[in-house]
Amino acid sequence: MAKEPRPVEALSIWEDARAMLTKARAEGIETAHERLQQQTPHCKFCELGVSCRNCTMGPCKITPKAPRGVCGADADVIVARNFGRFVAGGSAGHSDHGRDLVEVLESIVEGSTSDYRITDEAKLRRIAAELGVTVEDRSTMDIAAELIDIFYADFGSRKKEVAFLCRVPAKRRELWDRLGMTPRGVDREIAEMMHRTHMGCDNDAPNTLIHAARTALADGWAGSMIGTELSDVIFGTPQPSMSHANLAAIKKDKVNILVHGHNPVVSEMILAAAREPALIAEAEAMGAQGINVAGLCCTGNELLMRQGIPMAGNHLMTELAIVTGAVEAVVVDYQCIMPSLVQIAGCYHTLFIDTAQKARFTGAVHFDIHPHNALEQAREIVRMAVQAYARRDASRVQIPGEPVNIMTGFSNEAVIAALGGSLDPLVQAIAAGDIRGAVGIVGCNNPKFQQDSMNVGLAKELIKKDILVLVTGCVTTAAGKAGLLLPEAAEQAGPGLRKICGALGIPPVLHYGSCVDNSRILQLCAALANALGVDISDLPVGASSPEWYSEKAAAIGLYAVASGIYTHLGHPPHILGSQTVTDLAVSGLEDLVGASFFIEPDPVKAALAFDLRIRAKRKALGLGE
Ligand code: SF4
Ligand code: MSK
Repeated sequence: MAKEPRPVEALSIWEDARAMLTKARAEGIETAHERLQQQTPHCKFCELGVSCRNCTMGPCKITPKAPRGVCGADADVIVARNFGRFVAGGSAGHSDHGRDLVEVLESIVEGSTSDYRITDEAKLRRIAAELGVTVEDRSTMDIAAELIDIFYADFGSRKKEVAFLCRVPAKRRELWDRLGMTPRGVDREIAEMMHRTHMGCDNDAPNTLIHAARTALADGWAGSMIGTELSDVIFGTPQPSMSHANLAAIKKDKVNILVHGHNPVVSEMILAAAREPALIAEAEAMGAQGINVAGLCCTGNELLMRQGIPMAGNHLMTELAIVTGAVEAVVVDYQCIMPSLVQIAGCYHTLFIDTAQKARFTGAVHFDIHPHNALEQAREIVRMAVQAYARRDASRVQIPGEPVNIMTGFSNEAVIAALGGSLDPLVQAIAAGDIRGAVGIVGCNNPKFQQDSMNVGLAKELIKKDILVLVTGCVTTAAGKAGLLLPEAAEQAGPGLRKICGALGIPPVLHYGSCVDNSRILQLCAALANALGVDISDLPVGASSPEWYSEKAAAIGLYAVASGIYTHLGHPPHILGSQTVTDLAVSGLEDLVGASFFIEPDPVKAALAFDLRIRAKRKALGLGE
């Protein structure tokens, strides 16, 4: 029997989402929420992580009556192996994204593209010098060529450690060395994770988890960090600017193109084409008032940070954005793109366009985009979107609400500039207790939660306690829609944070970028620890992914913990079937790496846990609570 649909109020805290869920239901369009109901109850063995399909003697599942798989693996081994592969998947996603930026830089250096260029030469030289490359009396292209070799080598297996470990405090590096956690190469750690979890290899759960941490660290301190740094070099380092967010970012009178996925390589070209006068004139000839490019998920974050495009929504808004009936094209690269978007686009005049060989969707229009043809292909895509405008059915258009303003663009470089050229004022504000600590809230939506209730609830609770919040990924749009990315939101902060935000004219919740840009937060923590002469685990900081869903989020959480950052998850990964693995995640890691996970579905209680942690860390540093 079909289940009663849940009331839209229970599904999301947002009016724009509720309005579109109601419209979708009226139009017979299914969303992730209905499919979650169809999939519930989930398989308990999979939920607990105790099912194994790693060989054809199985599949096996662990029960009290059958405590070992055919090969003899017990629940601990199976859960650790499954989690290790989960983390490897997430690390592969971010890191392959990073590699794509290296390839674009290589095309620039080789001269095989004129669509991309080095926008921030100073940053390229700064990174190169940091990694030991001679920069004096050398051309930018020469330096870039050497940097490319260093980064490609970071993906390989011939190094003792990845290059950006030079940013990590000495104490942490020694710890990783001692534990066998030092990441040597991105592809190497991922391949080794797959090897270890083959039948008959690593059959010691804690040992498997140490390698899972090493794999995640390769993501955070290499794959993702390379992605962030080279995106800044190629497209510009973000600086504070204003934009807006929610479904009202879609404009009734314009040709609307939504960019979705993660990598700025394609979406930057779509935006560049959409800004060309000839294509704008074509749109006007169709009767539109111009072309509007708005963002979804992380590629949206990338363009928001650097180009100020508005954000139409986060993960659970991607289907609903199409339901407005006013979207001419959704242009995607990869990651977090629900295959359902193809079907929903098919219910309207909306074109669904995929652009990467590694992320193709049955039923999509495919464009094969490479550095040498990117802008030309982007022009063709924008032209198709303009033509689709003529097919829009005005009677089905409904764009809810008014956009909310947001302030964006807080790269570390921008923060240091705002602080007058060094981190010292931030260190002083922390020492004085005006800013008691900082928490990065990152990650996704998951239909198992009322959309953004945790993301927003936790941010509000933390700023009240004078804890600065940094957001990336899908939490950006959540915080933006809640008005927290505006300097005025400082009124909701505690007195110390309010004072500092007022003096600097910044919001109490800073937009730090996309999912790969969590590497900016790692870099900031490392710089603060180095400035204080302590380890990252000594800092009054934390991380949280309240509504996470993806393998990538698990990798982020694990590299945060392994870097020494106390990390909150709104719900557990599929590990609860092993007491050993669960104990290690929520307490044992504390002894090993000075931080652990904690699981808490209530944002008020999660904020209290962070508050306690920050009090303890401040006390240990000899600061007031
Ligand atoms: Fe079963 Fe072991 Fe094969 Fe997994 S590896 S499916 S537990 S026999
Ligand atoms: S897009 S990984 S839903 S944050 Fe980075 Fe959002 Fe999570 Fe994808």
